[in-house]
Amino acid sequence: MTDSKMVSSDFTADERMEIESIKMYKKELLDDIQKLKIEIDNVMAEILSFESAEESKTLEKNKQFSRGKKKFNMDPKKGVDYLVENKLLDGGARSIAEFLYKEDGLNKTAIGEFLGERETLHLDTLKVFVELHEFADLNLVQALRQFLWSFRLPGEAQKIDRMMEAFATRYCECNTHVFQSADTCYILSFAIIMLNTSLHNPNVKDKTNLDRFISMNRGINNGEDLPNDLLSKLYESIRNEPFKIPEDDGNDLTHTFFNPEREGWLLKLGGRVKTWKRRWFILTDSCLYYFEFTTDKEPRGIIPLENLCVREVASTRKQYCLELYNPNSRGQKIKACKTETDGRVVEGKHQSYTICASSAEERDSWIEAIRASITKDPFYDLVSVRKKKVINQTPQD
Ligand code: 4IP
Repeated sequence: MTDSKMVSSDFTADERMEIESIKMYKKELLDDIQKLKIEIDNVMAEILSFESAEESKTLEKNKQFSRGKKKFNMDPKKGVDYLVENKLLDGGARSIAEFLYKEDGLNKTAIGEFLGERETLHLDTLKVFVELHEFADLNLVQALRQFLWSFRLPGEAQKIDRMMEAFATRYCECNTHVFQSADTCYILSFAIIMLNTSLHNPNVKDKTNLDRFISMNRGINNGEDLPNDLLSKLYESIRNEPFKIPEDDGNDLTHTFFNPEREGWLLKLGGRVKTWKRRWFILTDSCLYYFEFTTDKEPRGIIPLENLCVREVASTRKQYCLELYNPNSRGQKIKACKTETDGRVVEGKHQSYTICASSAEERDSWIEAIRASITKDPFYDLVSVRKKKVINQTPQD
């Protein structure tokens, strides 16, 4: 076919057939293209809807995750249950421990609460959580700084005992040649925490000096002394920089160690004459003071708590009572003093003090505060058991 043949009659029959078949072919091609276009549009629509479904799934998961974190901060167990139910944690100790260790925005008191529980899952989680800390080549103070910053130690002695034991074990795993045993590390860790309180709590007047710190820690390395320069280094580190405590509201272990304090109105039963008197009580420095008015300068009575015990008592006609007594000299007068109405200060006449609070909670918190005040150092027993063990050990044991 040439350009000069523009009219159909100019074409031969063969040529016309060829043109027709080209036209047909072109039409088919256009149809195919159209079909392909529709198919592509359908696939694109599917991809888009899949992507947006995935996006909204991820969005929903993220929402659930932050809801779980909020729940955790309010109630750690419920928070973890929620995250497990929604498949955001697998429920095993490792996944929970990693969540507690790595996740931002978790309340460190809640972490401490979760790790302090006694059930198997919590104990296993504590173990993995501590193992996530890397203490290699850190001195004990550096390691304690890291550890005490990763969660907030709960107030209960038994929980602290478990956590500090896990810490000491991990420290010794990471630093095999520093201490003869994990008990040594545990004892020294407590000594360091107490040193921190002594040096940085303004209420502690009698500050521990280096010599006292060294002598407090004699023989704790399975009967041997730890090197003086190690102890001096740890002492200096604490003196120069106190521990940083998460969510510090002034009520943590390092502050409360020596200073349980409480004040409030209570009823007190008379010693010889059994009359109830409403008195303003102040508990401080292992002494219970009572006043007639909150504004009084002089107390009506002072009860030193040394050698005394406190317990709940249900013997009187009043509810919510507690009793202060000396378990070693029942039937004898408790050492105390009181001011008579004429102003004379005389010896107290009580064989026991019965004191009444206005609710069970109030009574229990007074008992707890008095107990802590009597014990002074609530961890004394925990540490002294280990001390006896390591001091009586020989190095090759
Ligand atoms: C008094 O009863 C008061 O209860 C005293 O309390 C109490 O002293 C006296 O005990 C008791 O006899 P009356 O006021 O009815 O005389 P407070 O000093 O708070 O007013 P205590 O030792 O509890 O302070 P005795 O043991 O001193 O008689």
